[in-house]
Amino acid sequence: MRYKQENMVKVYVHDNKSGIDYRESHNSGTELSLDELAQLGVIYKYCATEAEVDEIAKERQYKNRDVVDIHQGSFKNETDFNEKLAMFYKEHLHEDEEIRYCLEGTGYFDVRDASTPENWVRCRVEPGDLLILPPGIYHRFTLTSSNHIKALRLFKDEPKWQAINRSTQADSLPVRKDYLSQINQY
Ligand code: KMT
Ligand code: NI
Repeated sequence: MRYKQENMVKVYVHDNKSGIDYRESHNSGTELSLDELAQLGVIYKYCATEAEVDEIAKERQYKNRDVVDIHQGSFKNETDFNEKLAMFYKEHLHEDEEIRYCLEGTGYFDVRDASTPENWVRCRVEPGDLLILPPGIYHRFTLTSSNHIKALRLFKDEPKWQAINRSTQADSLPVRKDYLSQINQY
């Protein structure tokens, strides 16, 4: 049995420095607690086993799942790999929750803090870390410099799964407005 305290996801404000590979840590030095993360509507859980993930899936009625294994070797060539990473790193939202459970490797989930909209809050996930991003939150994903993650993606029966890139149109979607009103930023 591993202990939550030792395996707690690392959460901090991104330094917003451009010109440095986005797989670097970009740690501004300002850390957030899990409570502060929860104020953005993002739920973190450490699940020592997949059985614990199954419990959450059951509670939330997630019936389907798949595994993504993202590393250079899973792509035809470097261009395809880089294109995929660029796609994951585009700021977007979904009309449904995004649940991810890290099985192997590491990754960064960046979420926007609506109270300081220029800020990204970066969550560095490791094996055992599960994140639930609420519908309507702007976010993006990337690998760390170790260039590998294997993650479980949970889906409901009819997932509203398209990524909707940030735009004024996306800003005016009901799901975005609902999200902002839930976190009292409306
Ligand atoms: C997403 O929606 O950005 C992803 O699914 C990223 C890959 S999950 C590690
Ligand atoms: Ni997403």
